[in-house]
Amino acid sequence: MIRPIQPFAKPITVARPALPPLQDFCRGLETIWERAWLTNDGPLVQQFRQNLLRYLRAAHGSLFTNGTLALQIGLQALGISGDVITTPFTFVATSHALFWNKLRPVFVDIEPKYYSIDPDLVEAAITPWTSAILAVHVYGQPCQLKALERIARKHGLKLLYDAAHAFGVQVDGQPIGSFGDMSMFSFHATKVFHSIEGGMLVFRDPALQARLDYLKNFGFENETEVLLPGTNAKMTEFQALMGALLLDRIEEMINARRTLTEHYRARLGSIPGIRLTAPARSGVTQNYAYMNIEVEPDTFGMGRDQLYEQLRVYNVLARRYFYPIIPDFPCYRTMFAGIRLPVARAVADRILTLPLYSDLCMDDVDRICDMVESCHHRPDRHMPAERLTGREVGLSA
Ligand code: T4K
Repeated sequence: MIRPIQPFAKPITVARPALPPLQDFCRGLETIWERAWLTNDGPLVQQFRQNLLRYLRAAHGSLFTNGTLALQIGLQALGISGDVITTPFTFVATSHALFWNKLRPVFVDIEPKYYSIDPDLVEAAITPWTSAILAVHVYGQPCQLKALERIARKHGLKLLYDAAHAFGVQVDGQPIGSFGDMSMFSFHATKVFHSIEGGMLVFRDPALQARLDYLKNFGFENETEVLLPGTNAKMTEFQALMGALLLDRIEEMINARRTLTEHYRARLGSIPGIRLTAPARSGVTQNYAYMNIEVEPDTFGMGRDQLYEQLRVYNVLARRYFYPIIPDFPCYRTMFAGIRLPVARAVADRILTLPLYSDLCMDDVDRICDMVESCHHRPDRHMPAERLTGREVGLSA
């Protein structure tokens, strides 16, 4: 007999920004007020950049107002043209960044274990028009780095990583940003680490530093000289303040995520029809960015969308990251009509991202797991989602 589970009184969202003690932020604000220097490469941004380079063990890096603009400008600075081989299974910003540079995304399918781009398919998709590979360490799980590096070298292609999810990840002791020609980290409020909004590029070629810095500041060299047709993508002092305070707590935040993730996995791993992402490859130091499950409808007893709806009734706002796949969005659909990406589509139809953030309570994780478990045990679980009401899960009518 399954005991009735009470919905949460307040929504439990998929992500929730980590916040430093308010008095620390206020103290930083006082400094900003005194200086009256708010943006345009201010002292906090400069200090934040140095601290990040040290943490990421990167020689070169540039800060931006968000990850999307960082990626757009990075592609531009590298002089990429023509076709770029990329993944269909990511947040839509990855391919939007290509379109803003008038580049054509060539979507190839992913591998089903860690959901990143399949290197064999990458190599098969190369044509004389291909100039780069834009791969994504989706959910913070590293791509197949060696295979992609080999392919990029062999064919003379630039290799960029959208590492939006991978801040703090390491592979065999090497920081994730040290692979490829360039990596982009997102510091959006919902990420493992954030600066409210924000983004960073780390890169191999030191010559890119000046180019990136011009491009994000209108191309200004001085008051009267503009060297490049740049844009405005500068990080502000307020963003840097938030980021600097959180960088001091990064280990603590990742550790909290690890504990919560391990508990989720221990609880959910034994539920029939719930598939957990494979344990990380050996040598990978994870950041526990997302807590995903795949729902096998026949064994679990209901499909992913039905579970998603049921959790909403319980006030758990899980998300379908990343559904639909990019070429199925209305803005891309006609361009990519008929494209076959069976693995990405199958994963996108089954995946569900559960709430995970560093100050999520363990009791809440238990309760979410109870909710998932109860959906499996329901005698009426084959009912379509719309027929399951709040009353049935214990909500007052
Ligand atoms: N590449 C990849 C692979 C990415 O995943 C992303 C961003 C990018 C590139 C682009 O980087 P940025 O330009 O964003 O730096 C969220 C984030 O907005 C987005 O940054 C992230 N990926 C994506 C995976 O997730 P949404 O549309 O799901 O956000 P939203 O507003 O629905 O927020 C999710 C939940 O978080 C909400 O239910 C409530 C909670 N939340 C959100 C915010 C903003 C809070 O509790 N507080 C907050 O301040 O995209």
